[in-house]
Amino acid sequence: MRILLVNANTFSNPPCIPIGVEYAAAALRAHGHAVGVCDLWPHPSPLEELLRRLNAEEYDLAGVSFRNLDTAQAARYINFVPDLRVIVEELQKRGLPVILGGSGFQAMPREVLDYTGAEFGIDGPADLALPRFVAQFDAARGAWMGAPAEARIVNAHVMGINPDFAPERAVDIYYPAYIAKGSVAGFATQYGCGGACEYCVETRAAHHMRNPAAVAAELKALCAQGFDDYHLCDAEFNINLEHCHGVLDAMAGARLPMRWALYMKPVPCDAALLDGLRRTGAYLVTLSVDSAAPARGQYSWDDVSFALDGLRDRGVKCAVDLTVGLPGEDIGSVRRAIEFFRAARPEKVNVNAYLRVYGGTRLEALLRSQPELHAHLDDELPPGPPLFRLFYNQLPLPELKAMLGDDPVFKLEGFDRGTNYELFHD
Ligand code: B12
Repeated sequence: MRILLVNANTFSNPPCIPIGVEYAAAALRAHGHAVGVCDLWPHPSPLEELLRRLNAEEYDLAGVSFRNLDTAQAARYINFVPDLRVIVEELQKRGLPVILGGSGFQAMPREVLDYTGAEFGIDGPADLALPRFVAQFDAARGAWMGAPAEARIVNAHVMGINPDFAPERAVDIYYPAYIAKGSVAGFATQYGCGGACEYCVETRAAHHMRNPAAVAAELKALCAQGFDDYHLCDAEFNINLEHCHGVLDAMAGARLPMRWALYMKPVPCDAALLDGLRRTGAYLVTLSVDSAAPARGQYSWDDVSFALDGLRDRGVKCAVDLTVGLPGEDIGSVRRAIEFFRAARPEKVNVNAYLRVYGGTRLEALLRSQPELHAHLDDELPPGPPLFRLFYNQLPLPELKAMLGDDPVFKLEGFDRGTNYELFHD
């Protein structure tokens, strides 16, 4: 079958190499399909580029990768669903059925499908699910088209991944254009997170780990093309310590000429993980911390110190993404967190007090069951899942600013520019 894969993500703060598209394209090609990739990001007029491709080439099906539903930041809020709808409509005008995928789609699959009018969606990794969908498409198309929306969304989280899949990268996407604008290459060692943070869209995703040898092989091929600067594309690296050790050993064994930045949480963590990071060229960890977590018994401030000190001892920089003001959180635990980091002094602490309320999260469920929390919303809770802007803020900005004072270690997330890897690049 002839399939056009479109990268719909044209957001540039910072630009993101669409690795999900690369994975989807490689998976389809491995099953013998003819795949064209249309990356809209480099084009000043993305729609014109899409039309140009559609006029010049013939396809049977279009897949659109939707990476971000929105920016998730209250102070710089942009919702990308209306732009997606325009792309879907253009594809449909050409008679192409559209299948959506990507992390923005997964954030609220049913609502995005309904709003854009796309025919199908894959909720989860494409590796196995997309080729299976395409294999059945011709035979099942008629029945599928008339099915209700739920039945037109494939649950790929349960289907999982092929852990040994190591897609060829930097074939369809022109990396140098992204790198020139401040992007770095990404790589993933696992999918999902297994966590239960009330505000996060990823808690619905099942956790699947890749084979460390496949990760190292993919990186080796990318490094051989001259790419030496990376960002990890796992929700958090240290979900399973044994897997971390395996990945780090495979990377070290492959002697990769690279450096990388990654997300981690405070636990689990041990000396072997920290040593492995240093050995494999990790230069920056963004540590995700919720100020409410220690009081709720999820980890202790000693655990946070272990990670911070361990990284510092090994010369790995550490920035903290600190989320404060979870529903029901006591102001005392926010104060405790701020005083902790004022003393611990990582490179930076990005403080976020605005939680985007996504449909299907525990935060949405809490708001439905506890109307007294609505006082902290920046708009009315709609009757259905909030596809558009809705933020929960329990700690007013002036109060938070007063608590932080003028200490330069703190930065207000969403108000100041720059992601961690852009700020702490050597
Ligand atoms: C690493 C990361 C970053 C890094 C990226 C570094 C880099 N060079 O790649 C940085 C820090 C730069 C970043 C920035 C942002 N990020 Co970010 N990021 C991630 C993270 C952790 C990994 C993304 C990734 O590449 N995954 C690996 C790839 C392989 O997976 P994937 O893209 O999902 O693709 C798979 C499937 O989705 C599917 N698929 C993909 N495309 C398609 C297409 C079709 C047709 C099909 C069927 C399937 C399919 O198959 C693929 C593989 O099998 C995710 C969370 C997560 N765990 O995914 C958040 C995440 C994607 N980011 C998010 C956000 C909001 C942002 C920002 C907007 C934040 C901000 N305000 O600045 C920016 C956007 C930048 C941009 N230009 O798009 C949100 C998006 C959710 C939402 N609200 O819509 C996420 C989900 C985090 C979260 N939990 O909220 N991010």
